Amino acid sequence: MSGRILALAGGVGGAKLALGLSFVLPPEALTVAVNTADDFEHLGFSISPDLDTVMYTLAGIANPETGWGRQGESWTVMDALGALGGETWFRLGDKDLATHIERTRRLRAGESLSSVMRDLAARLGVKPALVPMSDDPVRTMVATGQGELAFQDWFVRLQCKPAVTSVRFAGADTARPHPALLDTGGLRGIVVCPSNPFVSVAPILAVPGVRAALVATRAPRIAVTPIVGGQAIKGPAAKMLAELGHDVSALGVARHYKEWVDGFVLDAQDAVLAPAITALGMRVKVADTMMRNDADKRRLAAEVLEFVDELAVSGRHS
Ligand code: FO1
Repeated sequence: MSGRILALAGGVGGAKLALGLSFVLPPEALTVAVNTADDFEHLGFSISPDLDTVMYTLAGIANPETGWGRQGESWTVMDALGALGGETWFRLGDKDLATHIERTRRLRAGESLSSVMRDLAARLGVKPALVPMSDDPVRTMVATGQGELAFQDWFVRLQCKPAVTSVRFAGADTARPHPALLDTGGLRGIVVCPSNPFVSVAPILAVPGVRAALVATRAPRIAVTPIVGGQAIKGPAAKMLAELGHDVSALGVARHYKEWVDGFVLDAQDAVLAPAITALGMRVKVADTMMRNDADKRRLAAEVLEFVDELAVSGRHS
């Protein structure tokens, strides 16, 4: 099958499947569109956590323990900053700081985020297209029992502890989407990576025009579950499902996507949920979705592509 795959990704889980897809597709056949609503300004720098996570992962230089930041990192600046009484709750390693310094300099000089990231990614050896969902600032704001919090305040500083009552994406109304998100006509397929549906995938869909383009395309749209056995593989997705009143399961995620996603990749541990997801009008593929190593990433990516092509041939609906 020819054509391009458009993958929608957030941070660590999204980056893993994006890497798998990069193993099985030629670089020109893969575009990874990344959430930028986790971005923030911190210590005077423009930080783009999800873009950097995907960039470092595709470059093979991500920190394998955390999933974010760079491998072989040192913390000299953070340690010195802490000794001066500075803010260290958001850990910026020395090598990672170089990315923030250079991105911030170029953004201040007037360059767009997509242009900066295209160049940084190329310099680190990333071959597939890596694009921000928008060049305009969009910021996730989390409403909690402790009031409304900026995303990284909630996620990192407060370790996702305050219960979430709602989420909004400040700036989304006027943000312009990256053209790759609108150019869905000739796609081979769209893959929603196993990222948080509420704070990684939802912001991408909130950029004007994106949801409509994803709804209108004839290309098969596949989502890979971020929930296995009722738990998030990483991060607060399960906690958010519960707090926002959804079923804490892959079925809860499938219900959330059912308006526009054609196929759902369900983990083998949750195979019992397959009939309920099929009843939503989606096709289901049961697979081992845990990506413990590169072989797992490659295998899952190949299965996802097989599913995309199956849906293209047999029709998208069950
Ligand atoms: N996540 C943490 O839990 N603690 C950190 O100190 C932290 C620092 C950090 C620095 C750079 C970067 O690109 C990401 C970083 N992250 C950190 C991860 C990140 O904030 C979240 O994983 C994402 O925003 C959620 O996808």
